[in-house]
Amino acid sequence: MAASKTTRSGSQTGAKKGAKKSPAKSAFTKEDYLTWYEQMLLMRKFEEKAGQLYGQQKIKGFCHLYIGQEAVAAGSVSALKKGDKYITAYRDHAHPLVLGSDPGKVMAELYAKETGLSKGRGGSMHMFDKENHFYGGHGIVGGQVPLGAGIAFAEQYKGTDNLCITYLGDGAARQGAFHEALNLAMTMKLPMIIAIENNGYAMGTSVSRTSNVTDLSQLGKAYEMPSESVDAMNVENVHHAVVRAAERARKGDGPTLIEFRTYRYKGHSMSDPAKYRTKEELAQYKKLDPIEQIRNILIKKKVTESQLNKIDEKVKGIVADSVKYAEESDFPKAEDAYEYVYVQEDYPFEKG
Ligand SMILES: Cc1ncc(C[n+]2csc(CCOP(=O)(O)OP(=O)(O)O)c2C)c(N)n1
Ligand SMILES: [Mg+2]
Repeated sequence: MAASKTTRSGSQTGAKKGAKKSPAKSAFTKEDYLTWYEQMLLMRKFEEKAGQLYGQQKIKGFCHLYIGQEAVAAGSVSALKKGDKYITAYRDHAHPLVLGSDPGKVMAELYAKETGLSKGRGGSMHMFDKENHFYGGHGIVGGQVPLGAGIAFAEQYKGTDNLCITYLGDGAARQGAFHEALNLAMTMKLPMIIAIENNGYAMGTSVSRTSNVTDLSQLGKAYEMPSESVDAMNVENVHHAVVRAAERARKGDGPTLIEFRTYRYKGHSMSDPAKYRTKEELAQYKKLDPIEQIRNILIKKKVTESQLNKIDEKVKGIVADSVKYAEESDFPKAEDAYEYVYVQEDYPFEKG
């Protein structure tokens, strides 16, 4: 069936309708905005470069870009504390970058090099960085949601005050595993934030084509889970919503579902020309660009163009260094193909 152009506005007009905005008075300092600006710019520039390198076949396999959604990762990391855990799906290059993973290792993973974040065994969809509390990178749509509940349970069991934020897409919210995990998380009051990154589409299928329920915050209601929708083109809104959810989780009140209304500028993956949406729809979201919003705030706060350009140059340098590192790294050796498959060293099937 040829894809017809179904804009997401059939279900919800833009990111803003029905979604909470931040309080009128900003509680953030110039430094907070500068941090967000640099983080989001790094995610954007890193992935623009990854897209180019994919075109040159330096990066192979699947590659799903996060461009447009940066405020979700930046705003949630700023709202959480060290020790909190993160897990997401395959659109997973940006989260480790903002969590502090070495950009060189993220790029090397895209190149499938031994020095990559997952030692070159995972590639684009399977970033993993235990040190920075990033638990992947998962290719099975919705599969990470029960895993996120399990991570949250481990924290509850050990009696820590850490939580697990579990990101998923609007398409994943239609999976059975998502609903089972929500039920369990709410029944057990797990310290969990269920973060739906509603970018309007699951591959080429708009939200309104997958269910009658297009306000995804409603999905929590079936489990009496506190839930809200947030305009997530704006990093401040994301931050505030995650702070509210984190307070609840740390008090022992259990999980919160947040629908982050966002948008991906690129196709589903590198092989998607995105013909199922209109140019006008894309242009409308680009006007709300999360990085531009923060750049404008910084200019109002008297940060000069030359200061901002310095940040741009710094980020470009980090991205260039990451490519050099990936280029100069070696591929894993063929004889090491069975390395890192099992944790248990004497596992009987380890050597095939
Ligand atoms: C269980 C399962 N079914 C189908 C697929 C194929 N698939 C990969 S991505 C995707 C769309 C998911 O969309 P969404 O959850 O909205 O995430 P987004 O790509 O928008 O970030 C599908 C159907 C899969 N990987 N796993
Ligand atoms: Mg989606």
